[in-house]
Amino acid sequence: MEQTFLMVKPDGVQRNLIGEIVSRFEKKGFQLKGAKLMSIPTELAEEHYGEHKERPFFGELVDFITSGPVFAMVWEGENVIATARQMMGATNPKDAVPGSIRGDFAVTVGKNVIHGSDSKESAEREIGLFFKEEQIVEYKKLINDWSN
Ligand code: RTP
Ligand code: MG
Repeated sequence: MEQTFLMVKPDGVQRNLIGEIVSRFEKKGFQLKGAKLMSIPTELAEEHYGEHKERPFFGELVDFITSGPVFAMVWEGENVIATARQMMGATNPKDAVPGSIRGDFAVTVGKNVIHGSDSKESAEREIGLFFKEEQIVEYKKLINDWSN
């Protein structure tokens, strides 16, 4: 089953949006497999956002993501990678439709509340960067088999 890496960014944690964001993915029907509140060391931030190393905003991006705790999560479900990206909305909140997380809760591209893996390869890489195998929990949903 497909898994993705999602993370409430420091702005989302400070603005008390963890519960709201977790709730949206729970209600959608995805399964939470791992989660932790953590501060990101600079080296991990640079590795996580390595694809943007040459971009002019890289320094700001690393400074921001290390500026306070984040809430890192692994979610599982059918097409969860692409669906989570849709639920997050466009990178720049000015283009994110209402109803999406960034559309509802963000204004500027630098503080857009949530990160989500953009492909199967990124998801595997990012889950591996942030979670040890034993921090991902295998369990069966005992009630509520209706969404999948
Ligand atoms: P993320 O990786 O954080 O989930 O965001 P994303 O895939 O939607 O967007 P991506 O292109 O990967 O960019 C990563 C983050 O860099 C910041 N950014 N700033 N100033 C700028 O023009 C600019 N462009 C991107 C955003 O915070 C974006 O989420
Ligand atoms: Mg990205």
